Amino acid sequence: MRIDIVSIFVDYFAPLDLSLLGKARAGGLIDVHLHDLRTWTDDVHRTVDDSPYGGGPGMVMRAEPWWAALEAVTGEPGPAARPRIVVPTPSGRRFDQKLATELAAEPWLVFCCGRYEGIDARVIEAWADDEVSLGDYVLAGGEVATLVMVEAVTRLLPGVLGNAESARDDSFSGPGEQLLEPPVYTRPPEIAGRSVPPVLLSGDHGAIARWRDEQSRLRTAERRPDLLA
Ligand code: 6GU
Repeated sequence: MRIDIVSIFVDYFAPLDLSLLGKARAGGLIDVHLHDLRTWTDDVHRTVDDSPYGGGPGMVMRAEPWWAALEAVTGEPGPAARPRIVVPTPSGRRFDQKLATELAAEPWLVFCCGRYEGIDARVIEAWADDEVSLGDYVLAGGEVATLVMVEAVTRLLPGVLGNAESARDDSFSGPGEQLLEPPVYTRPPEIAGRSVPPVLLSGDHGAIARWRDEQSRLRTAERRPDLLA
């Protein structure tokens, strides 16, 4: 999968070289291209923002650099005729595992990282396929949200996870019921007076599966009753 990211803070994306994402990148499973939006400014100050029409607080990202950036990036010879263009914004639809799965099926994604009060709405109208929010809180810009989405999508790509089953068994990944994962334990069997639930040491695989399912249901009922409703 090819992933292009346009931002005024490309240094935010250093974690793309680490851990699972770093391995996916090094192994060619994702081909990430970072672009500094200021490349497409033409004044000496490389200005990307301006005051909002109609007044109000804050600044708006100018349409011209974004337009030029998107023309350049989408005009590159990529793995598809055109990429799917995603704009992270708190006013978008909620990101979830279903959308991650959908994005993971695309050959080419472009993430447009806004800052300030957002990007001139004409850019969004003309170019965005999806406006996506992580949740009901406000970040300083789209960079961290893009990292979140890139990680969620990348771990779904074939060959990225060591164990082929680990993605399928995740919380939220089932086709029907969405249950939270049960608690997990490893050695030692006791620490600070706290023991591993004895069933996990019993060797009874049926009993272990039933216990895990029950823990998933209890946990989901307590923490995320909305998933059961
Ligand atoms: Cl996608 N962007 C910003 N700036 N803030 C957010 C968000 C996105 N999702 C939740 N808060």
